Amino acid sequence: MKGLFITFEGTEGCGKTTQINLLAARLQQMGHAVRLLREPGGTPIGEEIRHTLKQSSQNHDMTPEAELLLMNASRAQLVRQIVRPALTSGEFVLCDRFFDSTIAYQGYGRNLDLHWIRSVIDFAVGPTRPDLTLMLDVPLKVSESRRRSRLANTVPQRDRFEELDRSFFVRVEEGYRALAVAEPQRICVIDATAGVELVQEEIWRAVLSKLEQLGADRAVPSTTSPS
Ligand code: Z5A
Repeated sequence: MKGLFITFEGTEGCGKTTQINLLAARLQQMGHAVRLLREPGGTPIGEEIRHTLKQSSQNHDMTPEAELLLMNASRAQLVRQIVRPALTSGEFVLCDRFFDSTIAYQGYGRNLDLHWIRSVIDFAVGPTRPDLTLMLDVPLKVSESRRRSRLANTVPQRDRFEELDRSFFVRVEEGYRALAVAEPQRICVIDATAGVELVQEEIWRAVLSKLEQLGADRAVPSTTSPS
């Protein structure tokens, strides 16, 4: 039995981490094997790359090209070390960001050539593609205010991406919109401005619908909520 590969996408603060954890818990309570991953990162090598990309005190001069390749080095490792074996053994693989982030951030945000980006992604992932991508949609204002309130409640840590200006994030948003229009079969846009439980219910419906569509070789969970 093949597993199911689900990725979560959206602008920062849209609620990906909150929702991916809820979905993982729900599936685990039903007895399913779940692999919870994030990008960049998810393997020891990928986590070192993540540090270089985000927190390292040496990363101020990183070029957009180096950023693109590092994101995809982390991804190439994750796909081969974890994603493929987990899918082969029938697990639900849930990943917080995947290649759509590269198109939105390095393509639209950094203005790198989309043709080159797609070639790099193809090399990094080969035939491994998400079955379903949940794109959590919130206006930039909501994303900014959620990030601010989270910052107020956690110990601040330097993050190179947080230092980018607002116009960058406007372009990222535009990139996500274009992706959703281009790939409606794979990408399900979720209105993530609602409360956490409502968003989770919409996600759950999207997962069930994808499983029904894919048919009998996938692990279909019962439609009733776990007790
Ligand atoms: N990046 C890239 O450029 N290219 C790539 O190929 C890849 C990534 C793979 C990773 O950052 C950075 O790497 C990211 C893109 C880039 N950069 N930026 N900027 P990360 O992993 O550290 O963070 P993130 O992915 O951007 O997500 P996040 O900021 O951690 O946010 P989130 O996971 O989407 O949201 P959250 O933590 O679940 O929620 C944020 C807050 O909102 C929190 O206080 C929640 O309690 C609250 N929340 C959540 N849901 C709700 C609802 N429904 N209502 C009200 N409040 C809510």
